[in-house]
Amino acid sequence: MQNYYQREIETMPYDELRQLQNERLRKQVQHVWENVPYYREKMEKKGVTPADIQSVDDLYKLPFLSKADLRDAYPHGLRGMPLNDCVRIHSTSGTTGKRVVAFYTQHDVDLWEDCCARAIVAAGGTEEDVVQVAYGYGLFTGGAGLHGGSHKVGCLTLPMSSGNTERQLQFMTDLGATILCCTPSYAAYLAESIHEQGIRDQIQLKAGIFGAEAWSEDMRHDIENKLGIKAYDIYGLTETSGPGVAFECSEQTGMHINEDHFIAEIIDPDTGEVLPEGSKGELVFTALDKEAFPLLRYRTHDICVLSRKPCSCGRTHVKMSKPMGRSDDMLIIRGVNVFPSQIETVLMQQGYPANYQIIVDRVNNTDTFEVMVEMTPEIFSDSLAKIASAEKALVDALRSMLGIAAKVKLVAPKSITRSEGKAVRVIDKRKI
Ligand code: DLL
Repeated sequence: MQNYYQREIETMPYDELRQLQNERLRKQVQHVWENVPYYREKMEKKGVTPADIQSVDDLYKLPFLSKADLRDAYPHGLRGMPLNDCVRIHSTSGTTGKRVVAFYTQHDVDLWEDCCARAIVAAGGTEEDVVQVAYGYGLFTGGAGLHGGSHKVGCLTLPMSSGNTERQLQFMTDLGATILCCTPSYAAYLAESIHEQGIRDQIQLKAGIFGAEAWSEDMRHDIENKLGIKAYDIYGLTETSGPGVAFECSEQTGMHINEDHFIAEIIDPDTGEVLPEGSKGELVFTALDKEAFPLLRYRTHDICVLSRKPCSCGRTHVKMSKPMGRSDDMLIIRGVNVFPSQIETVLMQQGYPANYQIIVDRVNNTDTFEVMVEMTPEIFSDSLAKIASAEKALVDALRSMLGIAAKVKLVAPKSITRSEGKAVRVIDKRKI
């Protein structure tokens, strides 16, 4: 079995890594130029040819690719390989407009699964482990990605997909799952169910690999305590293959980006200007060796910070912070920028579970802003006066975090629909 802690690559000195990236970048730009007319046209419009891109330092000369481009080019316009050479597609959930369809050759699937295998190894996975994959299977990349990675590491893989919580718990206990892979909101739901059924002593989990949506440090600690595990973050997007673009190591202070396959840049989301290391801005990815869907300078809309501080795990690949929200799902309420993650932080700090929904509307030209929060069973059983005072404390804490007032509605435990995949946190009626 190959060792998926790919030491020679994951701990490569910076200069060597840059060398590798430069070589791969030149090849990739040539590949796109020759095989993706849509992007070639964008390059031509900017007056750039492959000869202009000799190294990572020249990256800024290339045009950005955006979600709008992907929709324009739907479904085949960005495909870089003949259909005969493609073996798979995946797709985003596409709640508005056209979905994004990403193509994969066998080579693409292999390198994606390698990335996921690295994530599993970084979370302590070995061939001794039993990996329960409770991300959705199908067009969503979560199930297939972690499934492939788990196979590569040689773990026993439980391909559960999401949902059917009773069956999840039965297999988790009967087959002794040691690593759980799912969205953090589903992990929280599973933890809640395990607690209610009093079966914590029957589970053997040691780690969780949770991603696909934003989750706070407080939520991490809550899940870790409830399940008695270490909870690792994993990041990725359909456009860049899926999960595994970046993953956490034992230090749990950001996610190492697989830099032999992806170049990350941080840009100012308004001007497109590349920002220096340590700045907060929008993450942009260039995939270095993807064949069938070879994105150059793809704008993710995820806001985060990159850091090259040495990591105690020995990996040298740059680390990205947890995304601090998406530039496109940031809410502007009464002129103030509000990220759902800020609200989650306040709730967790005040001892509430991460079961909440934000409802924004516009009445008489003024934005209304309501946060529906589930009470814990303890608060629920308190007197009405105590519930009212808990509500007021939350209103105050939210105002001091966000700078604007929200109406808080405390609701009974379990009254907000649980998510088995990505949680729906925001209902913005202004857009309906
Ligand atoms: O969510 C891929 C994935 C599956 C990642 C399983 C991790 C685990 P999409 O459905 O295309 O792909 O959504 C991508 O989800 O741009 C982020 O906004 C968000 N996202 C993904 N991982 C994280 C994370 C998958 N760890 C979009 N933290 C991205 C916060 C995340 N947001």
